[in-house]
Amino acid sequence: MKRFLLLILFLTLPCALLPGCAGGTRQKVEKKNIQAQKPASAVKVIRWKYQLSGEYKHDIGAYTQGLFFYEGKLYESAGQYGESSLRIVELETGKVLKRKNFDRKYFLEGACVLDGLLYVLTWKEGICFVCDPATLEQKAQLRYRGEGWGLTTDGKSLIMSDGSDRIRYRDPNTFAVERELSVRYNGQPLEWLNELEYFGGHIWANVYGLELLVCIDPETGNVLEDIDCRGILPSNLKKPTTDVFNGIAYNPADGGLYVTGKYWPKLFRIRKAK
Ligand SMILES: [Ca+2]
Repeated sequence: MKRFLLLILFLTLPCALLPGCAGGTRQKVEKKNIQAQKPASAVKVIRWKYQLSGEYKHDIGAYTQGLFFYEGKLYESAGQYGESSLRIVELETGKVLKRKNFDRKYFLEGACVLDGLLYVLTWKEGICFVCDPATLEQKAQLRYRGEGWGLTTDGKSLIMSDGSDRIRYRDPNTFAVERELSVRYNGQPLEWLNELEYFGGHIWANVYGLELLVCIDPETGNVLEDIDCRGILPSNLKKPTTDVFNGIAYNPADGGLYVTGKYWPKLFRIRKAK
């Protein structure tokens, strides 16, 4: 967002304030930047609405950061310093079947399972915990630079967001960056990418602060379609503590897409609708 504002500021600055700016060169600079905003490969995003196909209880004490299904069970990672935990949740009742609390110096973020290991990020601590998905006990730690937000997997790599428009593919053994994807929405960088879910050959993402799911082409970074989820949590269920929409989990057992939010009392099963 800041980058976009800076670009606007740059394009609207008087010519005299721009270094080396005189007549014809200014035209070239502006043209170059305009072209950069709309690459030839830009695709128009297809907009969908949502239709509810299920509704479940969700722990209002969970500041949802990661959500996924593994071997038929729903897993959730919850953030905030002093509240961070990993959970295995009974979908039908919302009951927490198993819970592992983390030290108050850690703020847990996104999580996923790859090759029988549960990976969970931290926000600013630069640590990815590697845990046993059955016991939730820690087995190892991996280190990285920068912030950790969302995490998912395509079955080969870990796929991670950091709140920017960048998604990075990482080696699950070393956490080294294998590939970086710049995500674009109608040709514009899309920042604030948050919780992630890979399914059907695409990366789905929450966008922090918006009730919107975006579907990203992992080859080009272009958003292909989105689902407008505005109003999914009825206003009578919102409290002062109710936070943003976050958490996407695809359940291969029923083909369902499950979504929730931070400190939300509900988890919803949805499908795309016109
Ligand atoms: Ca997820």
